[in-house]
Amino acid sequence: MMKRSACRQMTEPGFWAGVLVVLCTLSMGADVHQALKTPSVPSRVLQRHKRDWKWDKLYAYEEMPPKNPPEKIGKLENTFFTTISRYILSGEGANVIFTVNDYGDITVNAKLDREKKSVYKLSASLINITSGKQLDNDDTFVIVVLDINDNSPVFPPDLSGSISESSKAGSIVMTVNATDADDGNTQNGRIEYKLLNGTDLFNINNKGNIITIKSSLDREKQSQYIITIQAKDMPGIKSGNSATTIVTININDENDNIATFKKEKYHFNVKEDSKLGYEIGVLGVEDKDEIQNKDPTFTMQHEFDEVFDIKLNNEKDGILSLKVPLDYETKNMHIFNVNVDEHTVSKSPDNQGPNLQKRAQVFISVIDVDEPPVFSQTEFNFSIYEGQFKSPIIGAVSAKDPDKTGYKIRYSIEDANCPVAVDPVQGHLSLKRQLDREQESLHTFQVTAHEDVPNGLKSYAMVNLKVLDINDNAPELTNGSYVYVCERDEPETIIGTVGAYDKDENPGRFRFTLAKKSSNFSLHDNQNNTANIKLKQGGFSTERSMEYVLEIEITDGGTPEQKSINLLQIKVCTCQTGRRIEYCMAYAQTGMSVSALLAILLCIVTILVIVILIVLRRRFQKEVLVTKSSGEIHEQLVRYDEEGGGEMDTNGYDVSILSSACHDSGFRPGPGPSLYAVVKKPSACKGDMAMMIEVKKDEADHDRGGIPYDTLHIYGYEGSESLAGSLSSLDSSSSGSNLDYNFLHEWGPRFRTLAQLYGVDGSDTDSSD
Ligand SMILES: *[C@@H]1O[C@H](CO)[C@@H](O)[C@H](O)[C@H]1NC(C)=O
Ligand SMILES: *[C@@H]1O[C@H](CO)[C@@H](O)[C@H](O)[C@H]1NC(C)=O
Ligand SMILES: *[C@@H]1O[C@H](CO)[C@@H](O)[C@H](O)[C@H]1NC(C)=O
Ligand SMILES: *[C@@H]1O[C@H](CO)[C@@H](O)[C@H](O)[C@H]1NC(C)=O
Ligand SMILES: *[C@@H]1O[C@H](CO)[C@@H](O)[C@H](O)[C@H]1NC(C)=O
Ligand SMILES: *[C@@H]1O[C@H](CO)[C@@H](O)[C@H](O)[C@H]1NC(C)=O
Ligand SMILES: CC(=O)N[C@H]1CO[C@H](CO)[C@@H](O)[C@@H]1O
Repeated sequence: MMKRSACRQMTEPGFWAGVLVVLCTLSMGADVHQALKTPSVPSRVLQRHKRDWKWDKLYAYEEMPPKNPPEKIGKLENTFFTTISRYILSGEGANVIFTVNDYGDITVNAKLDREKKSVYKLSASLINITSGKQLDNDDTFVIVVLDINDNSPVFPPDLSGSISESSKAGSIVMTVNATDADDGNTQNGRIEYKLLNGTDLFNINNKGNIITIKSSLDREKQSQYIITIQAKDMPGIKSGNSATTIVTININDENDNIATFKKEKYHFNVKEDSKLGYEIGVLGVEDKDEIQNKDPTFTMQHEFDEVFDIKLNNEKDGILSLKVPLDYETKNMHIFNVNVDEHTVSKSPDNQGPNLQKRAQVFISVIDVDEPPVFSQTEFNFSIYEGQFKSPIIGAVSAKDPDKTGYKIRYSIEDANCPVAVDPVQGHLSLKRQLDREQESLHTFQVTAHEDVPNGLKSYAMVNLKVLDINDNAPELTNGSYVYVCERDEPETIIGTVGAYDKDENPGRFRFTLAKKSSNFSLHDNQNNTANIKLKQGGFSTERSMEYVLEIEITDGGTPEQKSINLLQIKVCTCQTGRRIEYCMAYAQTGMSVSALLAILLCIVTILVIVILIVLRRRFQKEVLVTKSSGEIHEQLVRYDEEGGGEMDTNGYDVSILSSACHDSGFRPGPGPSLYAVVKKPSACKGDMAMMIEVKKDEADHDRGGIPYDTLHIYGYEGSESLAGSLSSLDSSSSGSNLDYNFLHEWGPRFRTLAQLYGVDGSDTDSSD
C-alpha cells in the first residue's frame, strides 16, 4: 500500500516544491508508476505466486531524515503467514536500511539519495519460527527511491564560442549544455536557459540551449563579448535550482575593410648608385582588418612602374624598391601617384565613402654620388697577327666619368706580365713584345680606368686579344715509323701511308713530294693530306742489311708557303700473309743514339787528356826549367761533341799553349788532383799561375748556369817569354823510359792505374805529401 502521508510533510518551501508537484500529480489519482515512467517497477510483481505473496508497490523518498519510529513504506503479505512464522528480508539494504517486523511491515531506517542509488532489489522469505523451515518460496521485489529536486544544473567550465563578423542575424554561435543530476524524467532534472545580459545582441532558445546572434556584428568595433547565461531546473516555474556561467564569444575577422594610405605624400631620398632591388622606403597603409585579411594592391602611374616596384612587407605595407638604376645626371627627381586598392569579402559600413585616402603622391629625390668611370664597353675584343711588333696600335679602350665634374681618365694595365701596354691618356693598346699564336692564342687582361685625381675612383674592363695566325711553322711528318716493306711485296704495293701535321692554323692542303728520287719507292700524294708510299720493284730481302730512307718534302698550303724535308725510314721485314710482320731487320749500328755517341766521345777525350798530361810531365822533366814572368792567360774548352782528338785537332784546344804553361819555375801545383788543373809539376809555376788555376777551378765549380760540371776545362798559361814547343807524344815518348813517374802516385786513387803502369813502385809514394 502506498503511503500518502508524505503530502502532509510538505513544510519547507522551495526545496520541497518539486516533491509537492509529484505528490499532487499522484494524489490526483494518477498511477505513480505511470507518472514517473519507471519501467523497472513492474505493475504486478510475482504473478506466479499471486496467492502466496502479496504486496503493493514500494516507494521511498530520498533525503528524508530517519524518524522514530521508522516510517513504514509498505507491508509484506503471504497466505502461509501464521503467528509462528516470520518474514525475513535479504538483498540490497536489507535489515539495515529496510527492516521488516513480525507483521510484515517494511520500514526505512536511513536517509536515501536517489542520485546515488535509485532502486533497491530485495528478496523476502517466510519461515517457521520453531522449525526454521521455509514456508514458501523466496520472492524478490524492488523499492524505488523517489526523486526530489535536490540538485542544481551544472555548466561545463570555460565556455566559449565564435562567429564570423559578417554572419547574418540568427546564425548560431554555439550551444551550451548544463547538466542536472536530478531525474531527467521529472521537472527536477529538466533545464531552461536564459541570457542575463547581452540580450540586445544574442538570443538563447530556452530549450535547445542554442546561442544565436540578433544582428551582424563588427569585429572592428568589438571583437569579443562576454555574456552571462543562467540555467534553471523546474522549467516554467519560478522556483527551482539555477546556476549561471560566463560565456566568451569571439568575433572572427573577415576582410571587410579596404586599405588606405596613412599619408597623402611620401618623400624619399635615393643615392644614384643604389643597386637594383634597393628598398627605397615604406608606403604605410591603414587597414583595420587583421593581418591575414589585409590584401592591398598598388598601382603606379604609368612609366614609373618600369623604374620602381612596390611589394608587400610582413605588415602588409607597400615597400617601394628600384627596378632600374637611377641616374642623377639624367633625372634627379621622380614624382608620381600611387593608388591602393583592395578586394574585400564584405564591406564594413565604416570603411566606405569618397573621402578615403586611396591615392598618395610619391616624391623621390635622386642624390648625386661620385661614380667611377664607365667604359664604353664592358668587354673589348681585339685581334693582331702573331710575330708582329712594329705595328704599334692594336686598338683603343675608352672610358668616361659620368659625373658632372667629369674628371679626366687615365688608363693602366696592372698586370706586369701582360704583353700589352696602354697609353695612359689615349687608351691606345700597343704590344710590348712579339706574340706567338702557337704559344698562346688568346690574351685576356684587364684595363683600369681611374679618375685623374687623388683617390679617384676606378673601374675595369676586360680585353680579349686574339692572336691571329701567320704561316710560320713548317709541316712535319706523322706516323712515318709504320712504313715497312715485306720481302714478298710485289711492285706497286702500297707499303704505307704518311700524314702531315702543322702547328699553324688552317695550313690548307699539304703536298708531298720526294726530295730525292728513289729507285725502289715512289710517293703518291692522295690530295687529302695523306700520301701513299708505293713499291717500284720487289725483291727485298732481310739478308742484306739495308735500311732505306726516303726524303719526303712536305709543303703546307699557307702563305708564305712553308716546306720541310722529312726522313722516313723503311725497314725490310719478313711477313706472313696480309703483310703481318714476322721479323724485321734490326739496324743496331746505324740506330745508335746520340747520347751513346757522346759517351764514346767523352771517353776518347778523357784518354787524350791523360796522354797529354803524361807528355807534359815528361817534357818538364827533360828540360831545364826556365823562370818566366807571368804572361797572357788563355782559356779554351774542349767540346765533347767534336770529332776526333789527338794533336791534329787544333780546334779543340791549343796544345802549344799547354806546353809553355809551366816553364815558369814559380809554378806551384794545386793541393789535390782535379783533372787537368791540378797537374802537379814540382816547383814549376809560381804565384799568379797557381792563383789563376785556383780561380778558374773555383769558377768552374760554382758555375751552375754554364757548361756541365763534368766538362773538361783547360786553362793555358803562357808567359811573355814563352818557349812553346811541341807537345807531341811522338816527340817525347822515346825518352820516356827513364823518367820518374812517381808523382802519379801523389795524384790520388784516380791515377793509380796510370801510376802502376808507369811508376816504379806504388807503395813508397803513398806516404809522400
Ligand atoms: C548539447 O545538447 C544537444 C542536445 O541536447 C546536443 O545536440 C549538443 O551536441 C550538446 N552540445 C554540447 C556542447 O555538448
Ligand atoms: C555580462 O555580465 C558579465 C558579468 O557581470 C560582464 O562581465 C559582461 O561584460 C556583461 N556583458 C554584457 C554584454 O553586458
Ligand atoms: C668578345 O668575344 C667573346 C668571345 O670570344 C664574345 O662572347 C663577346 O660577346 C665579344 N664581345 C664583344 C663586345 O664583341
Ligand atoms: C698515318 O696518318 C694518316 C693521316 O693522319 C692516317 O690516315 C693513317 O691511318 C696513319 N697510319 C697509321 C698506321 O697510323
Ligand atoms: C685519302 O685518300 C686515299 C686515296 O684516295 C684514301 O684511301 C684515304 O682513305 C683518304 N684518307 C682520308 C683521311 O680521307
Ligand atoms: C733498291 O733496292 C735494291 C735491292 O732491292 C738495292 O740493291 C738498291 O741499292 C736499292 N736502290 C736504292 C736507291 O736504294
Ligand atoms: C504451520 C506449520 O507448518 N507449523 C509447523 C511448525 O513446526 C512445528 C514443529 O515442527 C510443527 O509442529 C507445526 O505444525
